[in-house]
Amino acid sequence: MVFFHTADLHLGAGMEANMPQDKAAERRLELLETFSALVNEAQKADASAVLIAGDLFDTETPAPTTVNRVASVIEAHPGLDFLILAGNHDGELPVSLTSLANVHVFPADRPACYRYGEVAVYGCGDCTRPPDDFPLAEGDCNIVMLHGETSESATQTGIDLRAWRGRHVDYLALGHYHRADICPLDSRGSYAYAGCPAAHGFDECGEKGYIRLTVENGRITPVFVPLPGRRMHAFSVDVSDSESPDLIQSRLYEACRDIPAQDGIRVELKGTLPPGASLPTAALKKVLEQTHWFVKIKDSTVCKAEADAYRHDISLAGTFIRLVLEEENDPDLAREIISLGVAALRGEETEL
Ligand SMILES: [Mn+2]
Repeated sequence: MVFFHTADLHLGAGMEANMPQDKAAERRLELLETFSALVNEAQKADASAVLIAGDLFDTETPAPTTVNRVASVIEAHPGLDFLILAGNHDGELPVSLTSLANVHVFPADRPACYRYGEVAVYGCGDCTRPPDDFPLAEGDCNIVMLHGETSESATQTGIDLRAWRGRHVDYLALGHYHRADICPLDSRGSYAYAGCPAAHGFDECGEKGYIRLTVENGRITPVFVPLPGRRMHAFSVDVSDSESPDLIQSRLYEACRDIPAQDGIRVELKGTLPPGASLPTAALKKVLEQTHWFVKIKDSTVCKAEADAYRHDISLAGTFIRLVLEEENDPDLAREIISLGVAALRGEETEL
């Protein structure tokens, strides 16, 4: 018997804070298609049910187009059950979804159970409900779906792992954290976050997918399965001592060479550059945008002429450089101002 564990799809999420409007709109459609792809995989694997451990939608009132797409995917797979838990982002799930014959939503305040032969799938919208409230039988293969953060102590808001140990749990199917993680719970069971099946931004880098649960002889084997699609990459590149923009560009190219064209990239440029050096981040971004889906470049370089070096320099140039370094937060602008200012103080002609 097979089950698919997913969570934190956040369908319909506004991602405009992470990317431009057109990319965010494209990504929203892609997230819906990821859900469809996951369900197709479940159908192919002859899964009994897709377990959605919370945050199917990003808001309490998802757009009708988003809900309709989800409903049409679920309707197209009548042989597959969808066991849904509301997360902290979901409100009451739309009736057009909950009224479907193969959709089962767990109550918000008390545990419920759905059976598939020897497998009992429990769930409760309130993740702080104690294990005593769940009638887990030792002879069953027990899955418990919850949405929240785990802890090793009793908390007001989270899942107390200590309380769940030795309670005949075979698998805690969790949602809330967006990174997939499978961990042992006790000598019998494990607990896992499925993570989000597709990234919403640069805080969700790396492989994304779902957890496939195979039940054999009453034992559950969870395996993380990555889904194909766009990924996000965030890293830094040290551009210290790059004398020219060409050199910076080639270092950037080198760092991005193996990243697929369909992926998003956020690069932070680090290191020290001399006061006169130019770092044309806008131009570099444009170049990278020709080869990759979405690019963000952050300039975190520091000016080589650190304020310290000019602490005892009482010349006009020293005072000027010190002032600019103290007042200007944008390192590229600081370098440009210093470069122009020092040239002006020397009486050189400058081109603006
Ligand atoms: Mn979430």
